[in-house]
Amino acid sequence: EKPGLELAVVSVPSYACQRHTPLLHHNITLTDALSILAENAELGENEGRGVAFRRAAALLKSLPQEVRGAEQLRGLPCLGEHSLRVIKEVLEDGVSLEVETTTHSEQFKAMKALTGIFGVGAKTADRWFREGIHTPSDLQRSGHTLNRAQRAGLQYYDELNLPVTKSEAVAIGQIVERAVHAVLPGAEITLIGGFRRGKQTGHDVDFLITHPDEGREEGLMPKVVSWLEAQGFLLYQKTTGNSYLESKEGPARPASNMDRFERCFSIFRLSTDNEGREIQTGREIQTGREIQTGDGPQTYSPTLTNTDPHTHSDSPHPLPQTLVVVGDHAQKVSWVLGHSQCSGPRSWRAVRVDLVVSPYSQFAFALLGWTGSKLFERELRRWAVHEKAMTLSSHALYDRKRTQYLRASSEEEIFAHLGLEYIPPCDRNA
Ligand code: TTP
Ligand code: MN
Ligand code: MN
Ligand code: MN
Repeated sequence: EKPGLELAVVSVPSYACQRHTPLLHHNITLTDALSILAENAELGENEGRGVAFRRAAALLKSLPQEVRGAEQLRGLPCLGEHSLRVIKEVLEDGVSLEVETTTHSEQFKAMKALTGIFGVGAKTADRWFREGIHTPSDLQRSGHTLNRAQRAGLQYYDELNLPVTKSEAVAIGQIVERAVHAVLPGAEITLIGGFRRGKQTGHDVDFLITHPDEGREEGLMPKVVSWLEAQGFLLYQKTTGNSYLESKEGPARPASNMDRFERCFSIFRLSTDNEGREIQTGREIQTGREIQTGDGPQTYSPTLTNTDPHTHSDSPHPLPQTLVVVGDHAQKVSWVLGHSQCSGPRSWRAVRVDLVVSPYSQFAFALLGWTGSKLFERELRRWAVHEKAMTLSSHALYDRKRTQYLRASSEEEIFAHLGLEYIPPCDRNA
């Protein structure tokens, strides 16, 4: 008896944006294997190959049960010859030789370590790898001239490679909200990216900012950034103004996948604490309470300490008023922080944060475009072009047959325009 043979006759649509893809699914072993190969292809700048493995993995993520034998895969879309071979190998032997070889290869390990530095892409990492640089430490020793992003990436390497927890995302959200409301009351802030899809951890935290009065949002980002900087919340930021005016194409056709919104790629300084107590960010006020750490109870003296080189007391920062809660990874964080270059453990960590500002009329498109997953987005655009003769971006949807833009004030309306069943964020984890 072969359990679940019915999988073979279930018809599964071929675009990921036609399917529900929950975060937790039934084929982790298979999708982990395919993801390694996808990652390796992407690091080798073989985008097409990467997408093929990602599509195969996404198909498996959407299946209602565990695949136990290759015969169950008959008739399913998205499974190319190479992916099928890997799947069969894993089903039969528990592992795939190609996946094992990849994960153990010096090149893959080095490329992962180097692209794990904020500001370093596959091209740069590959150049360094061929010079014999395999690790962030090698890079540090090499004396290479690094740009500002890469210097920050190297400085906060360990912390930025710790997953950001949901509670840390919430804490960052409170800070962003205070910053935005301080400079533009009535503005709306939405958590986007992986956390909106229900992920419990992420590599960063993403926010979309808008204002119901169209136009009020213009030039907002530099003001928000100044506020955050004055409060000592930013370790690094790079702000890009919007580029609607410079562009000659319509709003649905940005020159690349990069959109033209005002945005800020940043590294936040988030206060942490082992017990999840309320603490102040920016600077901390010590409470004198006993807290339990890995080294046993410690009493915090009730003095105002400033261990942060970025907030020297000669700059008159007003103290923030909101109390911020801490992350679940506190123990791991303190391990990293305790071993970082600064003397002694510190009470904050670095977190990558992306901020995007959209005009209200484009909000639904920006929300859909920035919620991800990346493959889900790619599949939406591919569906739009190939099945509907439409162009979708994070700004607009253009109908090429009717030669007009299709307005939408919600994600539901965009799915409807595209002739797709609405897929909620938690089912976009393709
Ligand atoms: P990411 O933050 O890179 O990915 P994520 O939030 O899905 O995953 P993680 O938990 O690891 O952070 O990107 C979020 C979404 O933003 C993704 O769907 C792609 C989109 N995006 C753009 O539309 N334009 C851009 O320039 C970038 C960087 C991202
Ligand atoms: Mn299920
Ligand atoms: Mn993200
Ligand atoms: Mn991001």
